[in-house]
Amino acid sequence: MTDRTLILCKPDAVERQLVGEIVGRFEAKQLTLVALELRQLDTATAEAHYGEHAEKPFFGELVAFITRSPLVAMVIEGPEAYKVARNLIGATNPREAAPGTIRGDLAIEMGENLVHGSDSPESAAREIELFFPNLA
Ligand code: IDP
Ligand code: MG
Repeated sequence: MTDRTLILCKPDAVERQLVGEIVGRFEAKQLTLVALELRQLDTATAEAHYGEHAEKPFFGELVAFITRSPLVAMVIEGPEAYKVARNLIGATNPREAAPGTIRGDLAIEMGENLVHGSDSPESAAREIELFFPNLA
């Protein structure tokens, strides 16, 4: 069975010129690109994307971070895509993320952890609709 998930190479990834490295890890795993765009998020889209965290103390910081400069949004496809992608991304706190994962290898601060991946099939569907409403 083939599934789709949303990935964001966050602004820190673009700033640090790590987009190629990150996209390459998903491609090497044999997840297929079906959409990809460089764009800068407006506040409303960022707040909608991270709505589940609206009550958290770091929400304002998170929205400021994700909107501060362009990011690369993409949809990738493959068997259990969201789960496979989350395993490649690694733990939220990069200091606890396993070596070999994107965050484990390339990040050190929680607020600058390079990449987002949807956390369930339901989140993937919602986030893909938010970022790529015209995707077939
Ligand atoms: P995830 O990105 O691994 O799914 P979530 O818990 O959904 O992690 O949190 C979303 C994002 O919010 C994280 O990737 C991280 O950038 C940021 N974040 C999460 N927890 C904290 C925190 O305690 N302090 C600051 N930023 C945080
Ligand atoms: Mg999350």
